[in-house]
Amino acid sequence: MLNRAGWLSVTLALALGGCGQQSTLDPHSEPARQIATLWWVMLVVSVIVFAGTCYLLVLAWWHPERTGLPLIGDRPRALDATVVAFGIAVPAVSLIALFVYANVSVAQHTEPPAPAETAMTIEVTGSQWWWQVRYPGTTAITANEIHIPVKTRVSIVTQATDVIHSFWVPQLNRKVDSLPGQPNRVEIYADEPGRYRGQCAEFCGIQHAQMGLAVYADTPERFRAWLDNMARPRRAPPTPLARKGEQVFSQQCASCHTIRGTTARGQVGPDLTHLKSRETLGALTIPNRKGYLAGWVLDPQTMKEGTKMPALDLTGPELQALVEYMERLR
Ligand code: HEC
Ligand SMILES: [Cu+2]
Repeated sequence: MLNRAGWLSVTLALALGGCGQQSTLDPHSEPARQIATLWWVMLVVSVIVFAGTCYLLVLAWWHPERTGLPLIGDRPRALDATVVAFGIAVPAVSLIALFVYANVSVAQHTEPPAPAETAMTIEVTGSQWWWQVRYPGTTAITANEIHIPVKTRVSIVTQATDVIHSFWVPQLNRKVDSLPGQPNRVEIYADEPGRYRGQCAEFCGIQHAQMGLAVYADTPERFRAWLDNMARPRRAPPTPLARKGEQVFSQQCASCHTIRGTTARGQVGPDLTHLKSRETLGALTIPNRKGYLAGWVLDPQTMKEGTKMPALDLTGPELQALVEYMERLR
């Protein structure tokens, strides 16, 4: 049995589960606000309908011979009228009204933007189970962590390489499918600097739940500096151990990963040129710290079962050199 502290933490977890980073009810853009408002309107209407249904049900148990409704009364045939009113008229009117309201209030604000309408475009490609992020017009490529300038309309153009994924950052806008060979657009905008968590929203295999992403809304200056750094090739490894690490990398890892400025040009996994500029590894699965990085390289399957990166047979010194090298990819 749970003790008092146990119950308290369960209650807190339930209470806080809906809040925080990834909630549609904490919108940070106009489209997300429209969606949140629509959700509240739907909730209120549903609560009224649900309460009315419960009332009629209880009434039918207690007084099967009476409708108990003021307008319809207890005349003969009153039950037929009740069925017509609450079985046909009320549902038809409320559903049509909600349908019209939903289309008028939300659809126009969540439409895909025309390319010229937004200040910049970012290409986001989903693969099992991570996101590649490109900034057209620059050489910047990164993974899972998308930086945007704050208070700027940004077009996301999303596709997939394998199965259907879905790009979703609930605080910034609706979901949009990421399909193989069929680019889809959605606008994102953040009214405040911050980190907005997103998630693949289309079941796509064993690690679907660990296919997270994050949008960082930076001040324009910070964003510029970040993008300039991302566009550069890697800095040359500064120590002998790191140089050894680069060699190991080009032998063991280059078939799948790119590090711009080196011979590693693989396209299977994330671009690692500025690996240490990310906060997380494995699509937000683990923090990007030395110990986790070493653990990931040694045995990614333990950290993210089924991930498309195999465990490679590395010796202790090779791993050490690799980690020394990768820790400097800033
Ligand atoms: C067969 C292809 C393949 C090989 C070989 C491979 N990787 Fe990976 N790697 C991947 C894939 C795919 C991912 C994305 C995994 C995910 O998030 O599900 C990945 C992810 C990573 C990440 C996390 C990156 C991030 O931003 O989340 C690191 C670090 C990494 N690999 C390092 C290495 C190193 C070092 C080697 C060589 C020892 C290596 N990889 C060999 C396919 C490969
Ligand atoms: Cu997915």
